[in-house]
Amino acid sequence: MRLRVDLLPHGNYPDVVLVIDVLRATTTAVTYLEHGAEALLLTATPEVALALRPELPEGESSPVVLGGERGGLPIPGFDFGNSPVEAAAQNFTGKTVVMNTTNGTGAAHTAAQTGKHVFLAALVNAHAAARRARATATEEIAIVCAGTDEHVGLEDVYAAGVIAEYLLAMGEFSIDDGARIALTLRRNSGNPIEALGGSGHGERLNSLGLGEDVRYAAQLSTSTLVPTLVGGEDV
Ligand code: 3SL
Ligand code: MG
Repeated sequence: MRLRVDLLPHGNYPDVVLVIDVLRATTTAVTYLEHGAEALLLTATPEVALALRPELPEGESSPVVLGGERGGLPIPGFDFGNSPVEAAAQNFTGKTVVMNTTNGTGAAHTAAQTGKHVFLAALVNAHAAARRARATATEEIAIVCAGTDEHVGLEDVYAAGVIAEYLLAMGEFSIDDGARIALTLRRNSGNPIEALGGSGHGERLNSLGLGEDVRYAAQLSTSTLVPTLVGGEDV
């Protein structure tokens, strides 16, 4: 079995793909499901997301809610930003959450173009994601880091290293240099809060007053939910 870590999304995935945008899209996706969401729809653009909201009579609560960000801030017209802390404070029972974010949802779309089985992974579901990947893969597990605006994100590579460590404890793999880099980062970094807080995007979120989200995203294996792409834009 091969284990590969792509520091940025490339495409050409023959088997299982774990997409990571630990700050914050995949962490928030897991949190929506933890808090009752029936399904997630990852759209290509904010406009597609806005068009998916049904017209309802005044005062009727919508079964479809929109979450997403640009520049870390909520998208105008959306119901929620891209904050796991905000998501954790809500009950999404009976709701479909439509998500659009700058990098994370796009990375999932890239993976879905070729990947046979695409899952969303973060630190909060790291162990469950590793187990699901190991149980599903027949030839290769690719861990794909979303990064930020086509630049490598330390927080994603760190999370990839955590998942790679779990996987190596589950069986034999031949690993690529991306996996070696992720494992080296994981082994030489401090705890997840230090690693995420010390990343460029972690610092940016802190400067936007979103440090609670960074701390939330640094929780390790607190969820057993693994969002699964089931075709098109659905998760
Ligand atoms: O880029 C993304 O998809 C987002 O997760 C970035 S942010 O953390 O919400 O700013
Ligand atoms: Mg990110």
